[in-house]
Amino acid sequence: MLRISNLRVDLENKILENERIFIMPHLKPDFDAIGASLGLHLIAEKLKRDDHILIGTPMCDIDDGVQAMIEQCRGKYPVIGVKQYEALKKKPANDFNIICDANKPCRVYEQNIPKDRLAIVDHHIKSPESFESCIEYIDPTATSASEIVTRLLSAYRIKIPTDIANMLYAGILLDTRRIQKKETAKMHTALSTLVSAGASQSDAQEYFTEDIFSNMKVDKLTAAAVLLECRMKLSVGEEDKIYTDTELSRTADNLLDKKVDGSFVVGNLGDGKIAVKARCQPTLDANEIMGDLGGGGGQDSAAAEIKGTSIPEVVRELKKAILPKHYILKDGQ
Ligand SMILES: [Mn+2]
Repeated sequence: MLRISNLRVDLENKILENERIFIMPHLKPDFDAIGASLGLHLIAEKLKRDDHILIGTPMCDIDDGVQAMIEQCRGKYPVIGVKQYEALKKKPANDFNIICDANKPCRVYEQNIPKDRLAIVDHHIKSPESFESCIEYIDPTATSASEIVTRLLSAYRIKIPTDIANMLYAGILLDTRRIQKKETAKMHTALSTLVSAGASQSDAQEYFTEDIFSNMKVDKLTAAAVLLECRMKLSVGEEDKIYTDTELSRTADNLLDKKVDGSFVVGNLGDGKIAVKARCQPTLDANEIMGDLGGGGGQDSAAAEIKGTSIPEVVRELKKAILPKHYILKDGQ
């Protein structure tokens, strides 16, 4: 059984055995990956080890809200980019690596990490491609990596600075779709720890504030949704209007409610690319539906990106893919 107290002891031993700690959030990091990485930094700091949080994606390819969070950390917390990482790696040292909020090589910058120099702290389901590591704490019942790391910080009795507490809070809000998608007792315990450290829901929500024009686009696209005959909602962006990935995802999030099994959004990303976002209740497999369009993801959330076609054509293909075969039948049905 996974135990935070075991993780605490194992991690402490490995960190103390080594000189340099690299904390690796996944590529294109989100609030959960960054919040959890900062929490892990507090542990390396307490154990007096030199540590670095590697951002493996260029800043221009990271969402605005996450960029703002990273900028806020610069100079205060040890955030580094790929260039600095490669320079540091030229000076050999005993390194230990902690991957957080991911468990597969394709999700992180550094692909080759020896098993005995790697710990994984994650809440995504393990797959055959997952890394092999000497410490593995993968708990798909946890809402987020931030929840796991907050519990770990409590186990260490580390005082969490208020800014990091708010980033961890934002991580939990993101992965639970602001506590609308998932809610557990352990999550509430973690939130309580963060509130004790001075965080609040309203301060954490600040990280989500997108600019007013973006909000208006999302509101308009949400309002344009139609109800399909098969308990699904679909919203299609205008052909000549360009949307960001985040705007389309937020619209799909908005559209999913208890009255429907799935929500779908189609929009133009520019550069000849059209995106489809899917969100599904547990009765339907978003990954399978997006798979028919050449994309993928998880059961509850998936996406596809199609090049060199038109919006009406993508909508036609999507309607073909939304078939009863993708319904998940419960035992005995
Ligand atoms: Mn996460």
